[in-house]
Amino acid sequence: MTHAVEANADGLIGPTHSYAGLSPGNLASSLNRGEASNPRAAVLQGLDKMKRLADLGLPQFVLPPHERPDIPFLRTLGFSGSDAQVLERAWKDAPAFAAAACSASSMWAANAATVTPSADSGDGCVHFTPANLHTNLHRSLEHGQTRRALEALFPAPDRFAVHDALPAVGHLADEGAANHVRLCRDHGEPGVNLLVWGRDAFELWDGPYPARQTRQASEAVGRRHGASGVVLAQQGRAAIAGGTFHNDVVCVGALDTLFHHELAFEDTARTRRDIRDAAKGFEPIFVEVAAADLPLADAISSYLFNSMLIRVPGEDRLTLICPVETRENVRAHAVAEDVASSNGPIGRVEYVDVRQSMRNGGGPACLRLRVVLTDAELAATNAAMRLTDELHGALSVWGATWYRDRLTPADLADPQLLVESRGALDELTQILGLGGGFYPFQRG
Ligand code: SUG
Repeated sequence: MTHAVEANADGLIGPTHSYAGLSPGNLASSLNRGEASNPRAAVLQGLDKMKRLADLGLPQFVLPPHERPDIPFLRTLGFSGSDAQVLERAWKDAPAFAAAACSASSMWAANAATVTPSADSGDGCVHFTPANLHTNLHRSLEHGQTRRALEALFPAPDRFAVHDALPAVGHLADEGAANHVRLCRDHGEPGVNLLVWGRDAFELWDGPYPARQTRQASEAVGRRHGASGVVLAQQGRAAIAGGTFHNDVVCVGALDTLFHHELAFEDTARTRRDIRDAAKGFEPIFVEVAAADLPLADAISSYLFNSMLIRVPGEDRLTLICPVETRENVRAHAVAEDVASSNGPIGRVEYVDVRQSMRNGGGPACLRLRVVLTDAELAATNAAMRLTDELHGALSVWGATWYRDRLTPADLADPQLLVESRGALDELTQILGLGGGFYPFQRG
């Protein structure tokens, strides 16, 4: 067996982090619409979460934020003049588009791409498909720069295949790894790739909130990656109606364990049977939380399942890294403590503070993209993007220097914010050794 580890690449939170209420069906985003954010606290919280994982012994990488406001996007809509004029005119004539162009949503790296490790891909490469994020305007702007970032982090084309996003049409709406769980006996062995979809591309969707992933998009990603062990499962309709905009809001899995809410899947018995049938050389363990113990609304507000489920090197049982909001919800806390004190596969629960991201519906699991890498693949990654104590220190100083500690959605129209954001990103490319043309504004 080839030795492999699970690495995380987290989206570094950008200087325009704000609460603009851009995601219908994401209850936290709607609830906090119009509130003032604290981008400086946000980036530091994200960095501290990354360091926590690195300190636990998991390889940790940084994905740079995207250039926002996205002036090139606004120019495609016909706004012209200097960059400051483009911003001003867009806010005046098309504020919804201007707001979308300012979102720091690339921080949620679980939506950056779907990843198939080399143990499961037909050709021995690690495959990445950036998600087209077609459902939400602000997120549909991400995939081009995401591809660039993934190519910078995984630069060896003989080992890493970074694809284009699927065509950006509703039939192929794709939200990436937030709807993918990989189960296996050991990271380096072939696994089960559970791909969870919300609607069929050709059905008339009549839910109160969008179903962001189509079955056909999931199928296409699995097919183009040559993925083995694919299991397609339908997301629970009641879960979507209750505000589960991604499967990772109600489900997380690692190694042989799937931890999920009772309502996560439309047909739980069938999903389990299909997973068992696809599992080679291991018996999957299902840890289900009943709605009677944790109503869906509490699961969503506490984000118990939007946790990172990891195996700390040297430990047998798994550790669940939850947001502090889980500890503050009486029922979710009781479930978490029960799970850890039972004799099951999860032995420990820890809590992290990512409150700034949580207020936009992004928990610890949303902020990271998991990538299983063999030792040789890990050695082929871009070391300048790996979080060390030094890089954590440098990025903390950088964030504290450049980022504001208060930003209202109205402040997004401030042309000075554009100047500050570009200054920050320019310096970031130097810190991460990304070269001068990484961002559109650097290419002129
Ligand atoms: O796509 N929020 C993100 C949160 C993504 C969470 N990711 C995972 N569950 N994997 C979204 O809904 C809100 C932005 C705003 O309203 O300003 C936002 O895009």
